[in-house]
Amino acid sequence: MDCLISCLCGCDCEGKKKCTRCVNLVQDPSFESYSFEWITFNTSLTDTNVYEGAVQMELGPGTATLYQEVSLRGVNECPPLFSFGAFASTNAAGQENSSTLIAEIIWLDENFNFIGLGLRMMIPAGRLNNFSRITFVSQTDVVPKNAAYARVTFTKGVGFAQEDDLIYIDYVILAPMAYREIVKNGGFEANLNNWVAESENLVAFVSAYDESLVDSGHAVTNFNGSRYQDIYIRHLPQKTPFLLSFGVEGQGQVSLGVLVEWLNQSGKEIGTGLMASIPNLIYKTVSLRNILAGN
Ligand SMILES: [Ca+2]
Ligand SMILES: [Ca+2]
Repeated sequence: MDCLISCLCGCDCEGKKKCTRCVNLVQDPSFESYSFEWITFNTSLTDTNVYEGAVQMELGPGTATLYQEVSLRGVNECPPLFSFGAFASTNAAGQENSSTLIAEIIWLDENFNFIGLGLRMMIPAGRLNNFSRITFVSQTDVVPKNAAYARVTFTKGVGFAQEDDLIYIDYVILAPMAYREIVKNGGFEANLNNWVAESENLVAFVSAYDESLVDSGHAVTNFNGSRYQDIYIRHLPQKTPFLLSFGVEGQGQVSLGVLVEWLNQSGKEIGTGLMASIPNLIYKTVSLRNILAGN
């Protein structure tokens, strides 16, 4: 993952100084070293049923906090990628029991004073469960000039029931990227704005706002069909590598195709950047793909 990220930040950051630390900035990101880099309240390290590697962090029961202050030395006003893996326990009755989880990136100056909020992700109660391993991915704002540290924080609320109210966190990434997100309305928070339906099937994917994977909105369909978005990339240097990332949940035996095509200025297809098929999405399974595509 570090290699993939360092390729992504080959970074001339839109004309600004290059970052010299284009790697994961988080220390002990997968908790494998049992290190003291993480500051914790009501958490413990566990080695059973682990998301990634041999060790993960367990938050709860009840409210819990996990954070780390990460040095931004060598990071020059890039917008870092933020990612982590999460799942939750089920209670004795076998019901989903997860509580709210909030992940935040906070910019601090060299005296650890608050400068601003780089990112806030809210994972609603009930979204995490024990059979889906979800990788959350987002991008922060550009690192402010006077920021010296980033505080990577996870805050857990209280679950529906008191028993087994646990959330598990693993493999946390905060890594500089060369550019900002280029997909518009990628989280479907603004209905289906910027997403175009294939003309023969307008009902393929509609906007919905209940039980979204991240934040409040998502797109859903019961039918065959596709939605797409044309994204302008001529302002990026040639051979820029791209990361494509998304969350998906299937109910029943369904499959999903993903396609990235390169178009010329008049909209004519001139090549395929990526073609993937995710077969048999199983009920309540959520997966996420990180794919590099070069133009
Ligand atoms: Ca781990
Ligand atoms: Ca969303």
